[in-house]
Amino acid sequence: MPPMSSIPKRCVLEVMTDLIRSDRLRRFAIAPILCAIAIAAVACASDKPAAKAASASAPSEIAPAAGGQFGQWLKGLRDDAAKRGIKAKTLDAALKDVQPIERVIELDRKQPETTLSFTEYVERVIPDSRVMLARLRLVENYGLLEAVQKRFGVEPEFVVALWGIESDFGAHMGNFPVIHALATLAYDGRRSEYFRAELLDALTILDQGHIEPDAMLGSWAGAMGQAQFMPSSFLNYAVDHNGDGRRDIWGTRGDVFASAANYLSTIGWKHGEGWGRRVLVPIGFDLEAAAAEKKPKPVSAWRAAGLTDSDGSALPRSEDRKLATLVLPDGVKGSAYLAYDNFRVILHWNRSNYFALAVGQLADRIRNR
Ligand SMILES: [Ca+2]
Repeated sequence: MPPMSSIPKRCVLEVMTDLIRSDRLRRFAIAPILCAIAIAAVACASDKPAAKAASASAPSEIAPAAGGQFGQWLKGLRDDAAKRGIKAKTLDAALKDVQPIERVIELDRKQPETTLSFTEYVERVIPDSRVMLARLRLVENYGLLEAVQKRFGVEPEFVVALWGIESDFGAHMGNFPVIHALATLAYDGRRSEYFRAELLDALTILDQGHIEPDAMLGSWAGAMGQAQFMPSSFLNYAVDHNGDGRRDIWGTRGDVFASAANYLSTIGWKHGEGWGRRVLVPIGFDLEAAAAEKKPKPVSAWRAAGLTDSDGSALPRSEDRKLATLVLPDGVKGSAYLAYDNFRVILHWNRSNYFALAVGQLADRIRNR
């Protein structure tokens, strides 16, 4: 594997975003980043970024014809979509060239061979360069982020942190045509039911006129736009912040920020409560037993048990009433964190402790905390 520095960052981030998204779908905890880097290295060494390799218009990248079977399956899907009230005109435009994409199947089949430690993950997902860019993006968009904060009660640094980790601030949304990618996965059979439902939701989004089929781009697994929402999340949480009648999470920053904030707010975000903090534990403390205890305890109880802030100072009394669980991303030998309610809200977005801790840490670093 080539050293990290020799791999174009853009490609690594593109694939990492896809894999992080796949974690959400598979409901497991650790992003297979080494695998991602290997994929990125192969994709980029040939100057053919993984996400771009799947252009549905490039015949060489299309899977061998699925023959009449795919056509028949597509007809059944079209009938279902029509029963949902999706207009024939929308279906004609969205489904006219649809074919299975071989690259999507390859990416779906990839099993991680190894995983990164949390420390390694953080070095890759929130390098100093991303923190710097996040601060710049926050300043550039402050008016908009403040308006979104007023509307949804989510602080700008958390919206920017999610935006940065999900799509590198909109620079890498994935270049797969979402309808084609979802049709591939829905037809494939491994997780058909889930992806068929997402595909029908994606067709509903097109039918509502939020985006044109050609511009509906996303990851290989169908996560769309700058917020990397699956179509079902789009229908539940996407917001038309600028009032032009379209919920545009691809190209309108206000819509992107408001959609992310609306997601967190709907799940139960608590303004001003933070996400948690890194802690030190006293010698002899039974970390394993404490982490296994799933019921949150007040911060005051953790202080009484001897935990301190990461610099050794006492845990702040202002946080005494917050309920916290102990999170050990690298097990008992790694760093320890107290996670508050908002941490669990981020986990709803992506069920990965690595992801949620990275979002929290990036938000803290944006604010110099
Ligand atoms: Ca809009």
